[in-house]
Amino acid sequence: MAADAPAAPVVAGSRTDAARLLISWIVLSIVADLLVVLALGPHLPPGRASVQAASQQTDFTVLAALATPVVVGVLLYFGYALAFWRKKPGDETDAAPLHGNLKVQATWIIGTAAIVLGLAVYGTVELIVPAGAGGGQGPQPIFKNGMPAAASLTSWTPNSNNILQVQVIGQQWAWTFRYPQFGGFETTHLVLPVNQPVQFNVTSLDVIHSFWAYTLGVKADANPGVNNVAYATPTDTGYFQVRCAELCGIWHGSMYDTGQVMTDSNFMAWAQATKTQLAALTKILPPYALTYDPTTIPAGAINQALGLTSAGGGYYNPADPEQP
Ligand SMILES: [Cu+2]
Repeated sequence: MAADAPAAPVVAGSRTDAARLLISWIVLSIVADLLVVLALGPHLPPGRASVQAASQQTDFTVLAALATPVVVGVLLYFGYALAFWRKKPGDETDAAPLHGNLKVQATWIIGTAAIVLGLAVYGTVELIVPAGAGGGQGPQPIFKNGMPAAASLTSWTPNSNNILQVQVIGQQWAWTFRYPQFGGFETTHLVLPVNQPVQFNVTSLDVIHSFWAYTLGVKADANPGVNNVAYATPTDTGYFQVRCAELCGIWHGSMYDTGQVMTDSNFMAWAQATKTQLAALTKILPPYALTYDPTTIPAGAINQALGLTSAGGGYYNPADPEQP
């Protein structure tokens, strides 16, 4: 500004403004981030009912804590400009001319690039480290960090070096679950032991479904003819919801189920009791396999299960409304 210019009021974008904005931004960001981490974070989905869910909640908290100062900065600048740089009533003069500001532009570009690239690295690590982050990894999972091997398909005991296998079968419109290490029974109840790693083998008998045990942090596509592996280690006993997350037909919305996480001993008791209870039905199921072709189910199996014989009333035909 020329030395002989008349004394002007505070010009928009002066050092005082910058200092005020910077200090307010730092203070507000710290307060907002404390609220995000301490107050909001523990309530962010999907909760902490499994190792995978807890990891996801931590990731969401990190994302929110990094985004908050950016949002605070934008809103603060917007509010400050409205409050202090607006035209005063009766002021007919031109506004101050706009100039580029290399420092501000460089800070913005470097700052946002650092956040985005840093999060790309963080996100990649977080997808890999918690055994594939609870998403399906296809038939041959690469990221199994910390998960025991699938050592035996015919037996399982808690705390062994053998992961519990639970097969998830999507079908229009229900979920069923097979436990190969307990004789291969099939049930509509998803029961899991607490603090034990679980390998879900997810498949479908018809169309594409998506197995979504939301609070366990597991979401894996159920594709016909494909085995999709996802891992979870539940850490809380209690109930959890299972839903289908892929529009799969008219009753898609009714594909929900309530799962339960139990203590090891209760789980073992449940599994043994269910194995015994369902033994007669298990015998007529197709042998346990990673995928099934529903068109090859033996014709006699359904009739046998329903107590029908060809002599006593004909074969069960689902298209015939006269039959049970
Ligand atoms: Cu479905």
